[in-house]
Amino acid sequence: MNEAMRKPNDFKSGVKPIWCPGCGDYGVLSALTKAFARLNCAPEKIAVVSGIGCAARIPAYVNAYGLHGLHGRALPAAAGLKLARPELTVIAAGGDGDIYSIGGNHFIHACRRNVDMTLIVMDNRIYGMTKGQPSPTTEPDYPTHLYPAGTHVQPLDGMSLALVAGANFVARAFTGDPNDLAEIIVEAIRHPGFSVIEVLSPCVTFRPEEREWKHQIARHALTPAGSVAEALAAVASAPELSTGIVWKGNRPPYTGPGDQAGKRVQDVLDSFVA
Ligand SMILES: Cc1ncc(C[n+]2csc(CCOP(=O)(O)OP(=O)(O)O)c2C)c(N)n1
Ligand code: SF4
Ligand SMILES: [Mg+2]
Repeated sequence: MNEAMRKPNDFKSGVKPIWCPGCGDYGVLSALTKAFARLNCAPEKIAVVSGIGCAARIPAYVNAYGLHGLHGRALPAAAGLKLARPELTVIAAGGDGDIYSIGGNHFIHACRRNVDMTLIVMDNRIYGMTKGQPSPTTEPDYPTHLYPAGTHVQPLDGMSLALVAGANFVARAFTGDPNDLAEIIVEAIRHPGFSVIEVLSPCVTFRPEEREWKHQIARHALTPAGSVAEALAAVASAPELSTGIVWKGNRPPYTGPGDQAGKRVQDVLDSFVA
């Protein structure tokens, strides 16, 4: 294929998404394919890795290598892939439950380890696939069938957690602005190290009121801060539905244990055989 000719459609797999009509995840798919086209990536040099959930279906819809793996385990699989095949552009993707709840420990350590890959968290503040249970980002007073009076539990702030744990690029975007989102994905992929993009992505079936987000988004309210402390302050003081890039760090990416560590592992293995 003529590389100059790559278009967003070249990155669609042809598998028809089974998301509900109006689901925010369609906009994320559209932005992701736009971003790949702008970067002019070869599909065979991209891998999209996910866990389980509505959001986590996304690898099936992208023309690239993909892994639709275990609930909560997208990040360790993606990190292993990137360390083994550093020439690939690796995207991990999932929902607020997949990444912040069952995968929460992996999220913290992926930020800390800083492998060069990009995470897209499609945050709809609910478990969509399993029909509407509260997630770590659900508001404390939001009524669900499991908690009719709300959970009364403080929501998890994924952006701040990413900053504190060491992510090298942190942004929030809205699926209803696919051009902005595509631009942020391009920047995140280009930025060395672990990039986190939290995407506000309405679940129109179990959180129909999230359709109103398109009128409530504070577009570009977040801008790159000069330090992690300033970035944390910006996230805390910005309107709740703010979008923009808040942090671009300069930590060197983790590329693996190096030859010496590999040799030590081999020595241990050899000692069992001897
Ligand atoms: C080990 C394990 N525990 C629980 C489940 C059930 N389960 C599937 S998807 C999901 C939550 C999905 O929520 P989220 O990640 O927010 O994705 P969404 O469907 O909202 O896009 C759960 C609890 C599972 N598949 N595997
Ligand atoms: S249940 Fe919600 S998150 Fe899942 S496909 Fe439908 S609208 Fe999207
Ligand atoms: Mg969800």
